[in-house]
Amino acid sequence: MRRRGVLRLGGAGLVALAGCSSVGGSADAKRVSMAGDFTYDPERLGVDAGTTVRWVNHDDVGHTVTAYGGKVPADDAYFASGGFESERAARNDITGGVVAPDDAYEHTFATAGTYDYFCVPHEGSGMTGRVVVR
Ligand SMILES: [Cu+2]
Repeated sequence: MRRRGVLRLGGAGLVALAGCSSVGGSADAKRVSMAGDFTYDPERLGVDAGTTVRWVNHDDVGHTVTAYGGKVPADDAYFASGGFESERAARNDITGGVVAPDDAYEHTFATAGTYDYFCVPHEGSGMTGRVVVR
């Protein structure tokens, strides 16, 4: 099995996260885990402007992190794994934005607002999330 232990983001979550810095990425990044059952964990995340969010794929299938284009607060704030510049472009390239198992995607949120996003292959299974930037 290549699946690794899934981070538990409960009351002890901060301790677990602090011990995981060796995985790489920005030291002070907020983490969202893509795990089983087609979910982002946590599904809703609040951060301060300027925070980097790191989505880590702990699942054994690929997922994307794709913003809903009509819902980002500013045109320059669109984000998607694969580096797409629009939701349409991301949807038209089903595999281009996939974050492979054990891989990760990062985005730094510069502008306050509410950002809804989804997984291109699993949107129909309800794989959606939200980042609220203060
Ligand atoms: Cu997915």
